[in-house]
Amino acid sequence: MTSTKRIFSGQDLDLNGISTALEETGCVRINGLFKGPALDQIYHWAKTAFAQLDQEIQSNSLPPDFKAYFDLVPHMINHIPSGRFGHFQQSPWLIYQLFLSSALPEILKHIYQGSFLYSGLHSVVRRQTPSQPRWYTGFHQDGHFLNPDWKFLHCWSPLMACGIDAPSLELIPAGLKAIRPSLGKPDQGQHYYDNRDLDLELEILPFFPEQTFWPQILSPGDALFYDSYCLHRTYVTPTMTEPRYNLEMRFLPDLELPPGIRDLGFIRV
Ligand SMILES: O=C(O)CCC(=O)C(=O)O
Ligand SMILES: [Fe+2]
Repeated sequence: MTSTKRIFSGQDLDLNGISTALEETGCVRINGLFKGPALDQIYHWAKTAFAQLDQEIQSNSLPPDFKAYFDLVPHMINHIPSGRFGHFQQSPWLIYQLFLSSALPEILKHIYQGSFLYSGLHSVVRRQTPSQPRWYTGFHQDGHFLNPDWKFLHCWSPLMACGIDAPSLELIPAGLKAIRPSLGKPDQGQHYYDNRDLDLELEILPFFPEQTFWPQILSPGDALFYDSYCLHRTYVTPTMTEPRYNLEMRFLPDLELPPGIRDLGFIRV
């Protein structure tokens, strides 16, 4: 564990501090990165979009291709990918536009020392609700379900206050530089996280005791950044009652992506 400063301000950008902290600890927090009325509008839209999704699931009226997608990846039921925003009367560019209007391109150009890739494929809104604890995630490294050869950077930002009444995120700022090898254990459940996270949690806890966790109490527009190797999980306490809505975006260095992947919605910035 390092004592590197990890909390920054979106107003008074310390670009060198952010890059150094990310390199050393694998995660940083930037307060007030996203702001303005757009954020609140997205929050209200996200609530209506998830309400529509719930209703369509309940009445079995999801469009067949959307249903097939959730059948394939059941844990994605608490996400709405940008590519599906049109189904909820929203532009698929909503998150990308918020990204462009923020200081994020400038921060990332500094981190990557030049151009980088924005992944449209991974830009989503997510809901975590205490009424559906099965979608909480235990400690994991995102590298396990992303291409392990590429170091992604993830931006996670709540659309509402979270960490007290609503679930948030907690991170372990250990500066890990690799994903833990898959141990090839037999599956323990149908859900992706049944098989990865809980297992991993038991294995990592002896190495990372609770004092090393970095739980987050966040305001709308605060942003967490973490790389593919950073251990993190849903932060949840027994007294939480409210659903949390948040935005997610992922970035890559300016790689030469293989054909087939290249066309999946990566934008060079
Ligand atoms: O939002 C959550 O509760 C978990 C988020 C997470 O693991 C991720 O976005 O990588
Ligand atoms: Fe994750």
